[in-house]
Amino acid sequence: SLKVRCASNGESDDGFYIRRCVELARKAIGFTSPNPLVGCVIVKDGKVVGQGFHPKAGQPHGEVFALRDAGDLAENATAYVSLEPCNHFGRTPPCTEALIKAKVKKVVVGMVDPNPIVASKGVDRLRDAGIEVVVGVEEELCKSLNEAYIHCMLTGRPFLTLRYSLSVNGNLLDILGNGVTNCGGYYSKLLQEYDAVILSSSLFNENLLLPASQESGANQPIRIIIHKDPSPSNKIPPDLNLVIRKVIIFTNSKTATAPEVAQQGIETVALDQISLDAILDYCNRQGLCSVLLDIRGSISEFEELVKEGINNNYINKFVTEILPVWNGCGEPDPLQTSKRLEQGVKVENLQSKASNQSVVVEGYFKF
Ligand code: AOF
Ligand code: ZN
Repeated sequence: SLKVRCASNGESDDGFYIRRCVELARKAIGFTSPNPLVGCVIVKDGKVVGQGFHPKAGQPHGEVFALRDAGDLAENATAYVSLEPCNHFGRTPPCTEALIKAKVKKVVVGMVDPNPIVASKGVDRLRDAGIEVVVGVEEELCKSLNEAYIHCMLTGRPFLTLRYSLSVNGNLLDILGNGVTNCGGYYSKLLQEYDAVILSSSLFNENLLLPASQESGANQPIRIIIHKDPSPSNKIPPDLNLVIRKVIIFTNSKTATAPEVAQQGIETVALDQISLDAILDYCNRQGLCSVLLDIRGSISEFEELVKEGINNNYINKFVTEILPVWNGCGEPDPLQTSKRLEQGVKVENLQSKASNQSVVVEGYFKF
């Protein structure tokens, strides 16, 4: 809990305090993009004298909040930061200067910042100022905290996660399990981690407020709606704009730009062919670093997008929900049809967890 103020016996203190930084950083999940999640603790004589995290892009960085919290006690203390302190003027001034000015003795850094403007320059600056710096403590944990940010910085493309549901006997389903969209359910928690979620227009028929993350004060990702071949059954409803966050419609039909859509101020992107490439490009231009491709509703609408994603190595991560059903397969499965699958795609770091009556398996594509 946040009340813990010292490392427990027998553990590496450095690891303990960096894990604490990560715990603090997580308080801002969904709110810092395009900035990373960063936590900082200031420790003196084995006691935490200050702590903070980066709450939102444009606001001060984690180090600044922790230094403010510590006040004069920061002098001769050790600062722990889950990400290398920045050494540049962005929306906010450099954290290296704040740490130097506060006269900390030592800085322990979870990982180097992949942002090319920072990339070890923060560490160099601190060392030049005579501060002892340790780099790479709980590095894997710190990397997993900011997987989307790191991917975006290194590749210039958004981090893409594919989500889908399966029956126990391995058939693709078009639904979510009971309760998973409730507060604490995996789906509700998952949503708030993404800048954008790609959904099928067939969900217009359901309550479009769903899926909203139910976590209190949660980030609500931008909804990118795939709207192919508009038919009376999936017409854009006139009250679409009731949703809590921005909606963008990608369509391959000019007729989808019905007057009710324009009146609601909903942005429509009409393409001859809807492609993942075009959607990811759009996200990139909008500064959206993490995108969830959410396969449900009308599964066939996703067939081309999933194939494109797998064939071009666009998909970084998958989240598979296994529901407690055993059934036959209704539709052709877009997950089984890609050319790329003839050789097989390696996946790694599988993890599983329970959510209500479902089991969720997550992993990463290894290209
Ligand atoms: C840190 N601590 O808490 C964060 C850092 O526009 P700015 O000033 O917010 O700068 C954004 C960049 O600063 C971001 O891309 C990343 O390199 C770094 N973020 N650095 O020392 C923090 N959020
Ligand atoms: Zn900073």
